Amino acid sequence: MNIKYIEHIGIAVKSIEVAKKYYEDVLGLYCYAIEEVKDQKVKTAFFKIGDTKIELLEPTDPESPVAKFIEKRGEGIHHIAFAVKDIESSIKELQAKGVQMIDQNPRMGAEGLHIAFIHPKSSLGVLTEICENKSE
Ligand code: CMX
Repeated sequence: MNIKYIEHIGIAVKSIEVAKKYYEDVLGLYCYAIEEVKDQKVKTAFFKIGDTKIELLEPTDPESPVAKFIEKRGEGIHHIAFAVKDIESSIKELQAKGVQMIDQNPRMGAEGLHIAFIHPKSSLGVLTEICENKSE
């Protein structure tokens, strides 16, 4: 598998409106996009640092994975996402290595990325996303 860089770090928050103030006013970062990802039942806010982004995740539904995460563990780091060269072959490679994939096929994530999650039980407790920007 060809991991190119850390695409983003996903951080679960109760409110983007509240959390955004910390990232902007305290850390001096700029929120360049807010987008709802209906499929994942989240609203996202993005900040860029070099090649990597911080992705704030606010649940839009009490049954969403992020809502369940906050209920169990509180706000905090939710997942890490690696940009890969070819997501379809990366999924096949991971499956062949016995890794438990949440997504057997890529689906559409924020910013038009093709994404797939590895189950945290297969990645030492760290929910891991692989993603590909097909226009790169
Ligand atoms: N990081 C690490 N472990 C996590 C986790 C996370 N983010 N979320 C859940 N877990 C752990 C739980 O702590 C629990 O562990 P234990 O069994 O030891 O208690 C286990 O996974 C099962 O958790 P659960 O609360 O019962 O939740 P589910 O099994 O229903 O779902 C998961 C867990 C990871 C399969 C689900 O959250 C999922 O499909 N995630 C991928 C999609 C996603 O997170 N989307 C939001 C981001 C979207 C985006 O970035 O665009």
